[in-house]
Amino acid sequence: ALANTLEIIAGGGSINPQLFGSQAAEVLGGVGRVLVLACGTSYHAGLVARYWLEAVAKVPCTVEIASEYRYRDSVPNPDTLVVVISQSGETADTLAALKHAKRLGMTRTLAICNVPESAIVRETALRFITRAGPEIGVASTKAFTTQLAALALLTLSLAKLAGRLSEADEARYLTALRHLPVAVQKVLELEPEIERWAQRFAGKQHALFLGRGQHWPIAMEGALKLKEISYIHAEAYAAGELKHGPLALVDKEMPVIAVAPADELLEKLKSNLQEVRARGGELYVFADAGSEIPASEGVHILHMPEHYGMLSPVLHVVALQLLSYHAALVKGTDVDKPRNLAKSVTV
Ligand code: F1P
Repeated sequence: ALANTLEIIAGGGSINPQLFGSQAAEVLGGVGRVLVLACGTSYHAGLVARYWLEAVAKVPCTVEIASEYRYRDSVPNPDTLVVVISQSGETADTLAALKHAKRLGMTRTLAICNVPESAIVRETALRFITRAGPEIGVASTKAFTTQLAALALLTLSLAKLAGRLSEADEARYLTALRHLPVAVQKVLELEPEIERWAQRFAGKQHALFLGRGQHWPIAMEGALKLKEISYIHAEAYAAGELKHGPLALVDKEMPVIAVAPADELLEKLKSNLQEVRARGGELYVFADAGSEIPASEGVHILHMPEHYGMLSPVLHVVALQLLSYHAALVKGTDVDKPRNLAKSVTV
């Protein structure tokens, strides 16, 4: 799916904002801020992209849960680019939020969507069709990774239009993006080990996910996937929040899943992990290649095949998706059709 999405940059040697449509230069040029509106997994993609948009394109970004956005008196700003993210393109709340933003006068609009002829796509000035192929299950998985790829391309396009992307950085990001499907393939090879971890979730009712920085939303997505398909109650926290409440939940019955890439936040995260261990919590750590986090009793470590910088969330989420998948198989739930959920929430 990722290879399909990224085919659009396979041949070209540069980032071309026209990836988003013929009016891209008009709509994206001079954007002063970004407002992302989305639900569920698509909302988490927006939360990751906020880190990219602010760090690379230097554009302030707000990410709103679409089902709540229209109930606030938000202050409109005409230089805002409204980005709606939706796998199906039919999610009623996302569509309503988009229409609300347009009524407020925000006309620069972009849909990141998997379905070309969908209601949301028809409402926006620009669109990026992720071409992930049909999602077989209810829970979004490949939709999420392809949304992230699209959002990385958006970040680079905005940076380029604003003159904030050097040629060297552009070449570096393009290389990383093109190599992404291969990198994900290597994560899939970790499946046997992840499956072994999942066996240990058989009798579990609760789990805690921790992350920091751009991997905090990845922890959120990991928790959502586990809830959706295995019915294990899962919560995600920014690791620094542990001592502000959730630490009270940690005992030897609580599996704690940590997203621990080798970035500048790793040392802080490690001290959070010690706080968990000191309370007997069993740790499942998704570390990066080369990370020095020693395995010990109650501390399980899995190393991602390579450290992937800005795009590392794409690799880490695939590992978490596999964990949920295997936990669901162990629990005997229907991974494709979880109870009470619909693929597309149109009412
Ligand atoms: C949003 C969403 C999905 C979730 C489920 C229910 O859908 O929350 O993330 O997996 O299918 O709807 P969409 O707007 O991305 O189609």
